Amino acid sequence: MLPEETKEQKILSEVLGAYDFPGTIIAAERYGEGHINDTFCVTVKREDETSARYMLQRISRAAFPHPEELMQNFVAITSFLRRKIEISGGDPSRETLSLDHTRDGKDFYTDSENNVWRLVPFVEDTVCLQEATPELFEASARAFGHFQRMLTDYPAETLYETIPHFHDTENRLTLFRKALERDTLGRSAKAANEVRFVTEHEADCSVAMEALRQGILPLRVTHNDTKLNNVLFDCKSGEGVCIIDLDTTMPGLAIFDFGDSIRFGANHCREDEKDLSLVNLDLDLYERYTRGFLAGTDGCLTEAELEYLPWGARIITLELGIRFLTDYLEGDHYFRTSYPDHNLDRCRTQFKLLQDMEDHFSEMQAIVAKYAKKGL
Ligand code: ADP
Ligand code: GN1
Ligand code: MG
Repeated sequence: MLPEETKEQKILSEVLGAYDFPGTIIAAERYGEGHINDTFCVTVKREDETSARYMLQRISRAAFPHPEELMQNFVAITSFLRRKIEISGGDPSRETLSLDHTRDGKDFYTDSENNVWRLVPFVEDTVCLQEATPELFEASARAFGHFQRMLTDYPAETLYETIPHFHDTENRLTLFRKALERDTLGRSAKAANEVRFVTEHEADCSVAMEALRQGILPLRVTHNDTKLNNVLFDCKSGEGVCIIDLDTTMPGLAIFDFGDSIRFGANHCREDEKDLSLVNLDLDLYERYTRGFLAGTDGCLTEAELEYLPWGARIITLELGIRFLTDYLEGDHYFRTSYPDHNLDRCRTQFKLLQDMEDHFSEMQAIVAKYAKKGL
C-alpha cells in the first residue's frame, strides 16, 4: 500500500490534470482550518510571470452523502447572488464565489476514488480570520446579515437539503442517545459529566424545533455554518466582502445563523480551548454582533425571529456540543481531530460557553431588544 502522503499527491495530480490552468502550477498545498472538507491552495504562474491562486476542495462524503446535489445548490445560489450583486452595482467576482470548469466543461470533477472536487478562484486582497477585533466582528455580522437579506426571496423549495436534519436539534439528541447506548469504544465513562449535561438540557433541544412546527419561526434559506472564518474581509476596507463555505446553505432558521456566529466569535477562546476559565461569552462582542447583524438583515426578520435570536445562540451551542460528544463516542469519524480526546475537549468548551450564556440570558435578550427597537 502507498503511504498516505504519496496517495494524496497521486490523487491531487489526477485532479489538477482535469483542469486547464492558465500557466504552470507551482504549488498545491493544504490550506485553511476547516473541519470537514479538504482544501488546497493551488498557485499558478502565467507566462508573463504574474500568478493566480485557486481553492481546490474535495467535498467530504462522510458529511455530504450527495455532493453532486450540493454542487447544484452551489451553482444555483452563486448565480442568484451574482445577479443581485450586479443589480446593486457590486463586483460579483469578489462578493460571491464562482467556479472554474473542468477541461470537459463540468462544474466539478469526480476522481478515481469517487470523490467530488471543485475549483474556486481565490478571492484576492481579502483575509480570512480565526479571531477578530470588535470592529471586524461587527463587519462579519453585517456581511452575514446582508447574506440573509439577499436570500430572503430565494425559492427555498428548489434547494437540496445537503445534510438532512442538519440543525434539527431533536434529531441530534436522538443520534447522541443511540451513540451513548452503543458506546462502541467504551468512552462514555470519561464523558460522564458531559452526558449528564446533555440529559439536563434535553428540553432545550425542542425550543426552536417546536417554534418551527407551530409556525412561529419561518423556514428560510440560511447559511447554517456562520463561523467567522467563513467570511472573507477586504484587506483595505475591513468590510466582510464575501461569504464562503456555502455547502450547508439550504432551508433553515435565521436564529441559528445569528447563534452560530455568537458561539464561535463572541468570546476569547478557540473552539477547543482546554482551559475552561477562558471560555466565556463576551457581552460587548455579542452586542457588536447583534447591531451588525440587524443592520445587515435590514428589517427582513420577523418579530418572533428577533425574540428568539438569543435562543439561537444557546441552542446552536448546545447542539454543536452534542455533535462533538456524539462523534467522540462514535470514534471521531465526522470532525477532523488532531489528538484522541479532541472532540471531548471541543464538547466541554461548548458546554462551558452555554453555561455562561445561560447565566447572562436576560442581558442577551435586552441587547437584542435594544437594536430590534431601533430598527423598527
Ligand atoms: P471548510 O468547509 O472545510 O471550512 P471552506 O470552504 O470554508 O471549507 O474553506 C476553507 C478555508 O479556505 C476558508 O476558511 C478560507 O480561509 C479559505 N477559502 C475558501 N475559499 C476561498 C476563496 N474563494 N478565496 C480565498 N480563500 C478561500
Ligand atoms: C464544521 O466545515 P467547517 O469547519 O466550516 C461543521 C459545522 C460546525 C463547525 C464547528 C458540514 O464546519 O456544522 O459548526 O465545523 N460543518 C459541517 O467548527 O458539519
Ligand atoms: Mg469553512
